[in-house]
Amino acid sequence: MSKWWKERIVYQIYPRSFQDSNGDGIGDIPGIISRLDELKELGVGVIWLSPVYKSPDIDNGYDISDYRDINPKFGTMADMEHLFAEAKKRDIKIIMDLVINHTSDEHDWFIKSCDKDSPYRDYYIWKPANPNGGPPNNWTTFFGENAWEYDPKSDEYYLHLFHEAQPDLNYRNPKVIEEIKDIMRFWLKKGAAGFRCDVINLIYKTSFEDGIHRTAITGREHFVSQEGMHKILQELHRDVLSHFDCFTVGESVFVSLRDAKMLSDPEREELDMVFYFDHLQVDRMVEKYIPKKFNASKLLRILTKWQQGLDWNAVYLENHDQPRIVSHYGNDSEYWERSAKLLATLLLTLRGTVFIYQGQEIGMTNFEFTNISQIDDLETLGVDRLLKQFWIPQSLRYKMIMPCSRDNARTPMQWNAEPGAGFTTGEPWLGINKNHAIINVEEQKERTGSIYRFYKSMIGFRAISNTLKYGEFAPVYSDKRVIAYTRTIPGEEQFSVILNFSDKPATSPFEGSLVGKVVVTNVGRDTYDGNLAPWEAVVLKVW
Ligand code: TEU
Ligand code: CA
Repeated sequence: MSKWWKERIVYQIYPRSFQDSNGDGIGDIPGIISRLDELKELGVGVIWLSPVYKSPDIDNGYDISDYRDINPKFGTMADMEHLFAEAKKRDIKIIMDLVINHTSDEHDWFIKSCDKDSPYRDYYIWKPANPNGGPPNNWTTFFGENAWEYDPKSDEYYLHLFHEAQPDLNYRNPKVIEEIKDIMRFWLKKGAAGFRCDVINLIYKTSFEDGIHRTAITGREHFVSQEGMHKILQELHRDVLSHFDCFTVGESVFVSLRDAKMLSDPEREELDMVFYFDHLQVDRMVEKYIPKKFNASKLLRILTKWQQGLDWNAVYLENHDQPRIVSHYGNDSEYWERSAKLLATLLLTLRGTVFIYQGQEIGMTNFEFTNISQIDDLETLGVDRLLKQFWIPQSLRYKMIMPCSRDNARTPMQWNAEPGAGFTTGEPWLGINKNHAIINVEEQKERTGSIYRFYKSMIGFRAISNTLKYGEFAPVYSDKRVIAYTRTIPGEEQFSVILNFSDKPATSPFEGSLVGKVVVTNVGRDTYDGNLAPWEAVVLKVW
């Protein structure tokens, strides 16, 4: 069934790095408003706004201390209302980041909850020490430490799957669920068109037994994609979401296809789509800090599994937690421009709602961090500490963590070649990539053949093509470097997409659905004969 949220392009804004309006070095809401025309011009139909709520910013806003207030760094509630109104004028919808697995430890609920006799005690997960002493169980956090924090005052521990300043809410308490419903209604009534739901498949903890020991996130079998979570999501849908014209995308970690299917099955009425991570881990071991060789066949296998396995996908290659895709699966030096266009071709020819992360449309690259002091990301700092405990020398540590640091995606947006990159007139909160002198929006908007222009034209092509939006996906060919797939509306139209993920020339078979008229090219070719240049992307109209 067609829906507006299946057809619009979603653009993720990481507010602190998007546009500063007052020279304090931090992006803000008035800054976003000043760039709305720019987003409209690119073809954006929905903005996903990373958290702008009141927060002590231990995890850059993913630790919320008041869900109904705005972080003063970003502006005021009046600014936020102005943003909704200005976006609406341009027919751009906004989805909010719903971070409800945990709050900040400065949230009023948590402060009250530290009192053992408070009615708020049960809003969080408090447990006495293990009978043998120490924390209640062996679970570990996403940032590498034990997941329990001791509170001497009440002589109990509270659970935090992320930082200790992010205590987990207790979803066995119906009052917590009612609070969340109220918060959702508050934002939907203000004009939000839905939510991106942070680590939503972790909210329900089935038991508190020790987990099977792992190098990371021990205990996960007790809290990933539990039956209790499905029930809660159905309740939120029934009582809140179904009353508004909105959509939800749930970030789901360690999610299996089966669980993702349940989460996004329209019949079950939980979420509309989910973010999963498999397709971004082709060149990573289970622990993302250990690299392995990229293999295009494996990428196509994973894409096929999810494209065919789910009714509707959330399609993305970047977000604020991932390295820049051109530095990850592309080539950010010699073939920077061409490989960024190949990745744009991939993104915009898959079936699902397309998400673009700020800066991706100009091929922003990873930052060359040379020292841990340049890093703000909690996760990177945590992993560095952990690796140090294993006596791993600094040079090797940096080699492991820097290419994956979440800060690669968090450096300020590169608007122009000026010293502050058009992002700020002040001192930016996080280093600006030196390459903004070359890689920036202003330069690429003006230049025919730029990555920005390529994104814009692919977005335009997709907007008028039912086949790209809704056509079936089928794999056609792959080897270590090349993948090819088709998008088809039976009896109507078929496209095939052929991509060479390598610095070397390559070939694809030249028969069947791999023969057709060239409709998209990143090398300026008129006809296709089975030979691909390095990092070439071509879309053929087969019939
Ligand atoms: O991310 C969840 C999560 O698993 C990341 O912490 C993880 O580091 C990432 O997938 C890369 O491996 C969400 C938010 O997107 C993230 O920014 C928050 O830090 C986290 O939840 C806690 O709210
Ligand atoms: Ca500012």
